[in-house]
Amino acid sequence: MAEAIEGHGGELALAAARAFGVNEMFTLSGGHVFPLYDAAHKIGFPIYDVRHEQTAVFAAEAVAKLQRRPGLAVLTAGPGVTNGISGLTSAFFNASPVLVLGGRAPQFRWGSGSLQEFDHVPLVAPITKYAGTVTDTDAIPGEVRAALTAALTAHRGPAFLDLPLEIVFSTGEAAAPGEPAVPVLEADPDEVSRAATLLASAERPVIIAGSDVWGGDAIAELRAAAEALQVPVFTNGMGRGALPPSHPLAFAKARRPALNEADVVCVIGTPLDFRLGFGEFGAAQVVHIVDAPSQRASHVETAVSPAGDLRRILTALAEHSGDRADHAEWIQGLRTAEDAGKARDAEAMAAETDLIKPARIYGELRKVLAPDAVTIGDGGDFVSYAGRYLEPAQPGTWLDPGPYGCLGTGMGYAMGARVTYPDRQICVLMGDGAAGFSLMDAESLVRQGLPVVMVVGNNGIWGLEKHPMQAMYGYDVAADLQPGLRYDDVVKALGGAGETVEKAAEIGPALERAFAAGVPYLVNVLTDPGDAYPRSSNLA
Ligand SMILES: Cc1ncc(C[n+]2csc(CCOP(=O)(O)OP(=O)(O)O)c2C)c(N)n1
Ligand SMILES: [Mg+2]
Repeated sequence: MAEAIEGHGGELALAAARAFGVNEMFTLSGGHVFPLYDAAHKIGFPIYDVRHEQTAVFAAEAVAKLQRRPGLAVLTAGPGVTNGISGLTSAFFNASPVLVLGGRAPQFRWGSGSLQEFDHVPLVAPITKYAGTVTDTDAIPGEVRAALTAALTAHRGPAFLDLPLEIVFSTGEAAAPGEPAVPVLEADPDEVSRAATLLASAERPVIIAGSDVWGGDAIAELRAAAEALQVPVFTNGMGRGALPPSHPLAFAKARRPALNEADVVCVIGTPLDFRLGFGEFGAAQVVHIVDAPSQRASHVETAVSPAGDLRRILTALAEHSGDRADHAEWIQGLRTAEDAGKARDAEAMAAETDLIKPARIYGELRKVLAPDAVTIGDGGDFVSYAGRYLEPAQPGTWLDPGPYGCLGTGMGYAMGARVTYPDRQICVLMGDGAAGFSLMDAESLVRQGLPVVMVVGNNGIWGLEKHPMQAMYGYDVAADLQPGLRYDDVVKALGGAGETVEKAAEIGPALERAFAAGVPYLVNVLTDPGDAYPRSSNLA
């Protein structure tokens, strides 16, 4: 071998992952994966450890989402891997390039009943782009490379490999990892040109841009296309902030009139799922631009659905040279609706009520958040309000759980965000119910010197379940939590800091203290349990 790497399985795996820009691992200890720790330890490669494996996978996912490069979680055999399943599934729904390296009971006595012996691969195959067991130490780097290439190939997503005990502890040799080579898919140019013509000639076009625009590094191209064709832009997921809120084509509040009146709706880089009314936009023609053919909607009749590299598609839209209709009046009308919506929001965010309304918390938060702050939503109604009232000033600063809707992302996403941005504000917005899933990992943040601010909207209930159940049945069960519970004391007991706030006027000063603290700090805001986020059901 001309250029070769040698070492134990952990060293070979880490060398291959580092070639793809992996800069840290998130993990919870287990003997099956010691060689991966040994490899990291020897070269000073950062290891962040947690109190529950789902936090490790969520942290890796946050790194993948924010940095658009692979995030790595190392999970021990059996229960370590199964505890990571919700994180893997979230990464699958979010197209996040996460690599999970799992330990695995020894191959040579498989079936004899080793500790934590379990075949993970069939379990994770449906929620990964690549899943396998490495059966030869020399094959580890090649397998890691194949897994990461699959994870980074649009449509992106997680990959999984498990390494049997004797394979990862043995020494091997392999070719040195070369530069990553990720295939780029070219969309059908005819379909792209039909999409451009539809948008340009529409009377009342709308663009909705989602996470894959960010994940595909196509934010600048989106903006160029919107400006060239003069089309109003709405966003969701990681697409939020793609256009700065002050941009003449950036809209958030006028979604209803926009979608009711549009004649062409162009959805880019996000599925036509419940968040978008399943793609039913009245009489409008639907253009669905996706990053891979697998992402085309099968439940909606689209006018055209170009599938391929989003940067190239959006560049082609920007360069469209055909006739175009004048959209000025349409944009002006939406701007009026947008301004009215903003005025209503401003009023809600200033609400001076005895029992604090969640809207007021966001009114206060907006005053202290820097434009590059990363905000993370983990909860029910409290996070729906966050989506409504927080306007990310730039892309790549808003983390929500995505369409899988998994509670418990909070501390993991916070850890990944803090590791990504040592100097930015990192703020987790948690329902009190959601807090229960991951709050123990505030300890991991404290111990490893990773300060974040947690704001709990503490209504004492599983609000997003209690209110709908009341509406449906006239009663509710399994929807109450302890009112006024001191989640701040939990974080204090874990070595961090915090306080409880009961009056609206106290929110602002508490947030100031939290961001200045330099340790994990929980602001526990007691909110009105009678307040319900206005929504139609998400269930059907
Ligand atoms: C892992 C998981 N379990 C359960 C649910 C169902 N669920 C969605 S929202 C919600 C209530 C969240 O309550 P809380 O975090 O207190 O926020 P609130 O709605 O009260 O503001 C529940 C239980 C879920 N989405 N994910
Ligand atoms: Mg709640």
